[in-house]
Amino acid sequence: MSILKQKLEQKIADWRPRTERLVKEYGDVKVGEVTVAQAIGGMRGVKSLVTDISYLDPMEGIRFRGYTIPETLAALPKPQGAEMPYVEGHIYLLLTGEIPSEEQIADFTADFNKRKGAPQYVFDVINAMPKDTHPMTMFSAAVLAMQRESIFAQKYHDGLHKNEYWEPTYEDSMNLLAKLAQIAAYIYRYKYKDGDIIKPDLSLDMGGNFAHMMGIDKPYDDVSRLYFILHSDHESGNVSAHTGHLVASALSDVYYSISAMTNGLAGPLHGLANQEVLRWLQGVMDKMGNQEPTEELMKQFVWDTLKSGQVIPGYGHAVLRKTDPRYTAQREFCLKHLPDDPIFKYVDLLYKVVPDILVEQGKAKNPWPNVDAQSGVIQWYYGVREYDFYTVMFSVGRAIGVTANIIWARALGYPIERPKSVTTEMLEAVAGIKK
Ligand code: CMX
Repeated sequence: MSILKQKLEQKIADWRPRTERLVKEYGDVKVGEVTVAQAIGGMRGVKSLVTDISYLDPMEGIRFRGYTIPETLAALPKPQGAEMPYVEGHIYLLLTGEIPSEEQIADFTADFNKRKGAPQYVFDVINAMPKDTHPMTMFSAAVLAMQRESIFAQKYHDGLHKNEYWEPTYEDSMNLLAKLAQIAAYIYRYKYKDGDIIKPDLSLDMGGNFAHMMGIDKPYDDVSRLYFILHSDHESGNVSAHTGHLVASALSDVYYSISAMTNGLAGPLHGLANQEVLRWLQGVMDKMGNQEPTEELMKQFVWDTLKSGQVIPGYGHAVLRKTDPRYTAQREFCLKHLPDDPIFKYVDLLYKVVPDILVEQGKAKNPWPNVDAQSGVIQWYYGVREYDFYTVMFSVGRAIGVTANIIWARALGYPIERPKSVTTEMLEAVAGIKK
């Protein structure tokens, strides 16, 4: 058994009594209450999920297992000569709450590498789809196609004690995570590079191997490491994480759950916003011809978009009330590696003009940029200009956090999810509205 799995087993055994005690002795203690606006308004702010993998503070942003983004990037070990840490180390951190040593990373990577190599039928499924199929559809279908590999589904069918659910879920999760970068890169090369597929290099770490399979030179390996880590987890209530959790709560295996997760991520109000930012910016640039973007012109374009009833992609957030630290981490990367890039200049100008305009418009609760405002420009700079593909990379990262959550939810015996609905008439009655 790998060091990671042994550690996880011990941590689960230690953690279970805490959850059991809370439910048994304190089950009736109130965590919050639900208003009419929350019931109608997408459950915003309702405290009804539990996760220890990450926590999102509205003002501070995400902490992975208690570490802010700068702390995470500084603390995790890095491959030799790399600026960004091993994604494998981040998987270890999210699962255990501990920063792995070099030895622990090496042990985990050896185990992880054995699980790489997606079966040929997955690529056959992708090849069978029309080339103009959206890459997110291809990715979701590829993950779903592998469901037949599920060890959890097989063991459950054979009869599995509830206390052991987490173990085959861990196996499925690692088997799936190990293959996602290859599937993503395959889709990219199949769709946009005439099917000129590059074979994986197992001597490389996950970020390095992804850059290799995409066919892009350094520092794209660091871009990939940063990208997968930043997108991994944002607590449990966002659409992709919640969908993954919800589907898994029915004891559907991780293949079903992660495929569902990607379908949620594919929405333009969620992960697809990163491609929307580039698409929208392209419109701005086309309208401006080759002119340098002026503040005035940019403001005009933002107002035009708002007045036509559309959202400004990459801005606003359901929880955050400050600039997203995932945006800041990517901006710092841009300032270091591509300060003179014309699109980065556009993105930076947007940062200058959009928040004030959103405040003036008075609708968005958070006028600040989110992760998606900045991620596309880096990809564009390094040659990944097919922005339809951006959310696939978001999915590879997000699967890391969602599988960690599913493993722990199984370990702690979280039940099938089933909130209660009410009718409009009932809400009117609660509100005291007389007919
Ligand atoms: N541009 C224009 N209007 C916006 C806006 C934006 N960027 N952000 C919010 N608003 C509007 C909302 O559409 C809503 O309008 P209505 O009252 O007409 O419905 C109003 O402001 C209030 O919304 P909110 O409470 O501030 O935001 P929500 O929690 O409902 O939604 C989000 C959050 C992210 C969907 C929204 O800010 C948005 O649509 N942003 C643009 C898309 C985007 O960048 N999504 C990616 C988020 C990060 C991720 O998940 O990847």
